[in-house]
Amino acid sequence: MPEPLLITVAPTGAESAKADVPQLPTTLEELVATAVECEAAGASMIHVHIRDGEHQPTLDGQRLKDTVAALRESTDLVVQLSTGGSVHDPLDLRLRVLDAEPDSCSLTMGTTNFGDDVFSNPWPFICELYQQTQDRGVVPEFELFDLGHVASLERLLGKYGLPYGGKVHVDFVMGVPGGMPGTAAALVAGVAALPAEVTSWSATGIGRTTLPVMLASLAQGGHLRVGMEDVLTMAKGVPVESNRQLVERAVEAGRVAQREPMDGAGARALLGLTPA
Ligand code: KMH
Ligand code: ZN
Repeated sequence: MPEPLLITVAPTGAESAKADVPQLPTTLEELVATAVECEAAGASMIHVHIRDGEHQPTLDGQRLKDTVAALRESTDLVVQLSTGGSVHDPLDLRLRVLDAEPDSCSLTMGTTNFGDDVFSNPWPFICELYQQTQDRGVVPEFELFDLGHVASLERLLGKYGLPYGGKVHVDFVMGVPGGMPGTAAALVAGVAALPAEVTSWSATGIGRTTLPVMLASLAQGGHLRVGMEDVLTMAKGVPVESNRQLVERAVEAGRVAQREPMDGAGARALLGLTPA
């Protein structure tokens, strides 16, 4: 039997403006409503960036705690908070995301050019964040924007051992201007280079690379991340109306590959989390 498909939804991100994309979920109510409908459509994990009252990206501690609580109250999704934040967030605030006690957090394995900006992830920050996840019982998802990040992951695991829960889940974030391209060839190279400790991987392609990366991931037995953090059009000139649409498309593509969406219990087992 083909392995069930983990679908992670990344509904908001830190890059798009509400004024440009009014359908982007930026309030807590919109985020929870999105989470509920994406779970019903087949997602089992949510990668969360939050916004403030002016719809700007924030890492406010109380808002993060309220968000985790609200998502747990309304869904069985694995709640993954972004520790990447926006390119403007300082490293100390990014570490404090763990105070909100999510199930999981993103952990990017290196600095990368990010469009015209720099997404900063110096090695000492990576080590500090990783050790805090181990101490606090948070399961990291290792974000790989480049092939060099794969090598850094091997270095990290060699130095500090396995994550909390014992599983190693990574996500290839491809097609960022400055990172690896969103192509099947790049994904094949990345998967081939993964350290032996990796137990599962997913992939997402930014913008127009979303479909090639989705199809390449399914072809290689990987999992999927989709959402308006990563893409805002269904096709050239056709705006995404909701995150649910993107999850539905991932479910459809998965079914073509004979992969049924994983439920929350399956996702928790895959990631080494205790049952909800
Ligand atoms: N917003 C990007 C600068 C993450 O969530 O950990 C970083 C990002 C990765 O989205
Ligand atoms: Zn993110």
